[in-house]
Amino acid sequence: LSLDGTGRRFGIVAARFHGAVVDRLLAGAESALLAHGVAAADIEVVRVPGAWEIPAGLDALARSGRFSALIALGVLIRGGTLHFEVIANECSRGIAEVSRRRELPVTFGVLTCETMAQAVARAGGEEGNKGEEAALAALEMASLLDRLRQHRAS
Ligand code: RBF
Repeated sequence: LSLDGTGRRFGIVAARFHGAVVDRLLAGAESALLAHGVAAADIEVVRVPGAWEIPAGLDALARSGRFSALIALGVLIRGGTLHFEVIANECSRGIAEVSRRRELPVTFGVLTCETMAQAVARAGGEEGNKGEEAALAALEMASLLDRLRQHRAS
């Protein structure tokens, strides 16, 4: 298992909704990338309004062809209505679709929580930082795919 990000480019799409918590996910993701050799100039962060818009942001980055992997960051808190399910389902489905269609690893750092306290706990609190975990998964998938491509070529 290699997490070496040296020379690789990563794109991050981060929602502005519940922005204070998303910013903690983003800080966790960026520091994980930097800690594994990714240059700051090789991390591109794109902001979108909310989780609903994350797939469109990812698709725009993916189409550029410049990235080894992409990372999706957002926070959904269940309210009293069906919006939560609708947005969460469409967001996750859209993220998977971009990954398949563009043949690019896209890792999932979107919190879907009942309460704000649960979200804060998973954004650098007692349950870790899911943004950092998504970045580590992106690093792993980027080197895995590189390695498998080299095997095929040789
Ligand atoms: N976006 C989020 O990222 N997290 C949320 O918890 C969230 N809750 C929403 C609740 C309602 C009732 C609505 C209408 C939107 C919500 N959004 C949320 C925003 C959504 O992802 C999108 O940005 C907007 O609907 C504009 O397309």
